[in-house]
Amino acid sequence: MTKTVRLTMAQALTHFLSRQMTEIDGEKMPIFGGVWAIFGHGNVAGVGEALYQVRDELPTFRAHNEQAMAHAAIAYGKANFRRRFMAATTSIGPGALNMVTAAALAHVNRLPVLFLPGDVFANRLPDPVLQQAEDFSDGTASVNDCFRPVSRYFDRITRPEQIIPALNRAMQVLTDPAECGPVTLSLCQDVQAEAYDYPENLFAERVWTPRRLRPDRQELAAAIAALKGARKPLVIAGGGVLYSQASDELAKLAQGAGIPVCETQGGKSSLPDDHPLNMAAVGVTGTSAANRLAEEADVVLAVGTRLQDFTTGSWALFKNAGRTIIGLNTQGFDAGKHWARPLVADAAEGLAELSEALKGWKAPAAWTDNALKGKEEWRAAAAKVTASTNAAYPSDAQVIGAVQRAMGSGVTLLHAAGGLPGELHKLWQAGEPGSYHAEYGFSTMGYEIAGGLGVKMAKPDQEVVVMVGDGSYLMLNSEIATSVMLGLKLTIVLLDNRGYGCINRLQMATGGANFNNLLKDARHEVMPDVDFAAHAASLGAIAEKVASIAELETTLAKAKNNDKTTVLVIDTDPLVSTEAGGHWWDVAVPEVSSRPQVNAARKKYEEAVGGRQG
Ligand SMILES: Cc1ncc(C[n+]2csc(CCOP(=O)(O)OP(=O)(O)O)c2C)c(N)n1
Ligand SMILES: [Mg+2]
Repeated sequence: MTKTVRLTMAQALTHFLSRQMTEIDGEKMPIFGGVWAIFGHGNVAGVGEALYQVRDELPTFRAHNEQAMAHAAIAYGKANFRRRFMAATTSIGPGALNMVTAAALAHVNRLPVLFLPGDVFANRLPDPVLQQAEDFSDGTASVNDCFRPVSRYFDRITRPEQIIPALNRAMQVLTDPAECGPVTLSLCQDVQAEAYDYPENLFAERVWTPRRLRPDRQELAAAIAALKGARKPLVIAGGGVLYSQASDELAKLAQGAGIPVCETQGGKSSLPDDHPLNMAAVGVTGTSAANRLAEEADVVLAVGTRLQDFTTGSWALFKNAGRTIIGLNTQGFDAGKHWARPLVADAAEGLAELSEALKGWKAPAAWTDNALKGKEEWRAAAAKVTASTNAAYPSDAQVIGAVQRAMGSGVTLLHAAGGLPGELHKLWQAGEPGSYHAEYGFSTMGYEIAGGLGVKMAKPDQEVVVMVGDGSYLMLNSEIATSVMLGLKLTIVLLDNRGYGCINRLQMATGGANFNNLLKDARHEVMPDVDFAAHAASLGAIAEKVASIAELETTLAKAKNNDKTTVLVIDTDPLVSTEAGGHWWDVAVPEVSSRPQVNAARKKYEEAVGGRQG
């Protein structure tokens, strides 16, 4: 007879989670780095009690905002190259729904995180409970159904034994490189507290290692033939290169065959910025070096990328009519996008096979030399825009230059929304793989500070530098207090351009009037003058406003010795962005308008759309 142990569903859940392991560099460790929790009536008695029981093996962390704690959990998974991850539990209703945006963020970015929102009573006897939405026609609906389209796997636990297969499936999804994404187990409040005789072997220790899929023979042969026939080959490195930890294999292929490499936001730092064949950023926020090659390329090897519009210039970037795209991706959905020839495989495995098959083959020297020259030209252009200045309102690029000079390439830099992603994609000189952490799949304002906290938990010995705009900061800054409480130091550089600078620029570029983006253009009785340094200090951080680029540089250098979260604020110019590099992006302009500026922008838009191939 199977031995059993009588536990509540929530106890079974937490005991199970605490026994899931992974192995990194030969060292066995828990696969869950911990659980973020904000309790309410929907989880305090059930999940809360169960987390307390395992608090030594599976630490619980308290946050100030559910979305923010989910950001921290997700960033932890990303910084660990998806090899380790975290869970996040909330009460029902508003607490649960506060995590939905974060769930979408993880879904878009293919990042592992386990959401454990509380749900209404399965027995429905006390209905309607506090925070329960009542559906007039569907007794099974709850607000947690909002998680369905933004979860890779969703389940509602309405009986205690259902958690057994649900946990099995959850672990499959969280650890499978192709399926990877958020898992939501919606835990009915009464069921959390219900006991069941669980089989003892459910709680046996398990070690999960990522699957490394090797390519199909036919797909591999087709990819090799395409590459061998290439005159102008180019690799686009996406986040999958990092998650597969395939940087060595990528460098080997690039060097062996003389193929230049460019990087998406998710893939930046696949190769160090100073690798001669790394053309760096590609696409809408790309370098001139990368984009010139992308326009001409006849074979594009797209590795571990979702080919989102910022990468493909809304599919107007690749101008070679006879081009072939090879989609090397662990997920078939991505591998075959836009009629690409799929090469379904783990990035490291696929790149290694290609290197082996291409031994002795080289791209035409003129193509490789042209790439190297383009890189030099780009570096000179980038140096110009990032150089120091005395301007009262420096550009984002000039602030980036100061951060780079003060902090070097050995830090982990994080950003997510506003004008910074484009500028950093172009201009930041990344170091080792994973040292550039962009959330640009969903570009969620408010990811930055909480995300930085998650990265710091994953890499406690690293300097984590967060760059954030005033808009993003005001949207979600609460976890500064948590970083202070947990003794996890972040260095936060806040660029205050007094509004939504990048959207204001986009508004102008599409012919719009300056309206409702910068604070000065928004309806107001009093012009806001937010004292960000005082605000950050009130949360416990060391905070200072600096008056110039030079002061930012010296203060940053000093801040390296600070042992707690430091926020440095600098005023910046909302109107300037880097013109060098870049590519058109499809943002639909109104077909009719009483504004001549809109009509002019529409005309240009139609020309650009007409230039899009296939
Ligand atoms: C949650 C969320 N809401 C809205 C947007 C759209 N959006 C993108 S950038 C931006 C403005 C960001 O302002 P700020 O952080 O000050 O950066 P800036 O544009 O000034 O560089 C907005 C509103 C978004 N990305 N995320
Ligand atoms: Mg701003």
